[in-house]
Amino acid sequence: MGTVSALPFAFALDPARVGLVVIDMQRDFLEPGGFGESLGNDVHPLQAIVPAVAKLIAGFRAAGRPVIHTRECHAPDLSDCPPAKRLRGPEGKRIGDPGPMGRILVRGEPGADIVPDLAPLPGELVLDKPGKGAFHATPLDAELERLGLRQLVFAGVTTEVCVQTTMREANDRGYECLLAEDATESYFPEFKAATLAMIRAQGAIVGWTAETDAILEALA
Ligand code: C5J
Repeated sequence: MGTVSALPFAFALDPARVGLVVIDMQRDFLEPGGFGESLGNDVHPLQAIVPAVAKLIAGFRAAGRPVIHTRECHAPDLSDCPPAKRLRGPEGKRIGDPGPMGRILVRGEPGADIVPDLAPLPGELVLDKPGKGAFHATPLDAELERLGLRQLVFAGVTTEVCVQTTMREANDRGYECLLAEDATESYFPEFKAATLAMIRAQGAIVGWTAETDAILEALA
């Protein structure tokens, strides 16, 4: 066991049962012209966490632990995108509409790709998800079971949407969840701060938070 200096209290990390889940580090969220910007957001704060996420990924790979990547995206016929989701945002810039990186948030389009600096290695699990949470309509739970994981470290974007939703889903399924504070970001700094506080409130009601370096120290 390694001990991670975390909040609200130390996290006992089991190097044999822990995996890393990197949420939606896609061009559509991080680059101009994608889904994130189409909703009126400044994407630059999200780009700033790429080095921390890369460091976390490198640490897990070096320790021989699984790295799982997710991508929020939809089938080209949008059959997995309910109108309640499709009809958000300005007309002409919605999911499935053409943009500078191809059709917005559609599987196989350049915008749905993970940013090159964080590209998955062959053999790493890459899950396409139609929802905000990574368990909905995906084989994630079965894959975690297959890999023998009981603890999940989370990184990625955005903190209060896909990351938090997935952490809550994982927590409900009995996984111990630890969010890397400097390897996650929101378009809204106040939402990130609130999410970190919510997660660790009430004695780690959803999980723990810690800095990347503290997590990697315990993993090593
Ligand atoms: C959003 C995500 N924010 N990956 N998706 O729509 O958090």
